[in-house]
Amino acid sequence: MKTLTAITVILVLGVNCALARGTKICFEAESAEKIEVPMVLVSNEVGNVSGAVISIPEKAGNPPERCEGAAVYTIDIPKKGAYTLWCRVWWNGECSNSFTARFNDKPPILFGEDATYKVWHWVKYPVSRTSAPIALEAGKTTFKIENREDGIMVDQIILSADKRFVPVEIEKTGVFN
Ligand SMILES: [Ca+2]
Ligand SMILES: [Ca+2]
Repeated sequence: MKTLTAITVILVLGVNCALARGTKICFEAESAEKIEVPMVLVSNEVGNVSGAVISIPEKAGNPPERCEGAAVYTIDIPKKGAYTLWCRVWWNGECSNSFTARFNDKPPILFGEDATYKVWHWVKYPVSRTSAPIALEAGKTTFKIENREDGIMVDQIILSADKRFVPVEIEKTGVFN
């Protein structure tokens, strides 16, 4: 019986090793390969930001009147895993505190809607640990930030397979395992 338990433990550990456990990918929002108006790159944003930011300026328009305005990224996911999406954002107010996030052909994610305004802060999805994280395969993933509300800015983006990780202020960019 003990032998059987030991074998089971080895098998479980073996399976888990193939998955991302502590992988983190951090990149700049302004590194998008495509930025579509009214989303714009702002390189002269003053204050506590890393390099430049992307922005949908206040009154630029949002759905349903204006549906365009996206930033598109290709992310190389090093390991298959369950990821949390973190974004370092600036919200102007309650009508300016969200965007739509999209991975490949998965259903769109409503990102944000928290009540921290006019200060740079990190927001995550899923909000709760009990919600399903984002299941991503290893390899190239298309990620999009789409216009949902104007009056928003995004500085940095992190995908983390480590559920305990919490970003603080500006984070170092790169891929960490
Ligand atoms: Ca809102
Ligand atoms: Ca940035």
